[in-house]
Amino acid sequence: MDREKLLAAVREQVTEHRYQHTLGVMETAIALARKYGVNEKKAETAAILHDYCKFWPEEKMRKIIKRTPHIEKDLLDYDKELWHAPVGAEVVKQTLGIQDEKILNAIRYHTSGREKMKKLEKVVCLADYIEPNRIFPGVEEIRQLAENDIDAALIKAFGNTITFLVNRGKKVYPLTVMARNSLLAEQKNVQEELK
Ligand code: DGI
Ligand code: FE
Ligand code: FE
Repeated sequence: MDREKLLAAVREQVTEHRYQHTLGVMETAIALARKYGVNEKKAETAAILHDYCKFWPEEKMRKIIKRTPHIEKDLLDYDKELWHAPVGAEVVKQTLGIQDEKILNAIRYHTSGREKMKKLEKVVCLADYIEPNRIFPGVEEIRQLAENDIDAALIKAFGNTITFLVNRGKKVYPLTVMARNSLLAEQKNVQEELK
């Protein structure tokens, strides 16, 4: 599907504010894809669709999580903010016919992250964090890191999210901790290869 059709589909699902966020993620994801050698068209599609289910009612999302075999059921024990990502991947597959597993995984893991993230997943996850409309504390530092080290930027982003959750006495979804640990291990390997 072309960009305009996908954007029109998203526009029906989300608020105007969220739609503007989506446009920001799209532009940022394309720029990051170009910089880091990732398929720009796939980055564009995943970015446009990443928050497709952001405003779906809790009950509707819960049903989809329960009836979709490959969605981890433990997600239901964690913050509802995490649900729209795997649910969104499932819904765009079923309703918009998006079949590319790389694109679907970039949507699926855009909030939580996961161990051994693929480049496309990193691009969409980071674009979501640093798109121009984002204003939260620490975002400028992550934008700087994103200029030449996507892993360092993501480590900082996940670190900030984990700290934010811990400071509010909230649970952290294990995939987020695993994503950060895995990126730290990748960084260490790169440093050792350079020795
Ligand atoms: O959908 P967006 O608002 O664009 O951004 P997102 O999909 O990254 O959602 C982030 C929200 O999810 C953020 O407010 C923190 C919340 N959240 C709750 N538990 C977790 C979590 N985020 C991560 N990465 N890990 C968690 O365990
Ligand atoms: Fe999201
Ligand atoms: Fe988003």
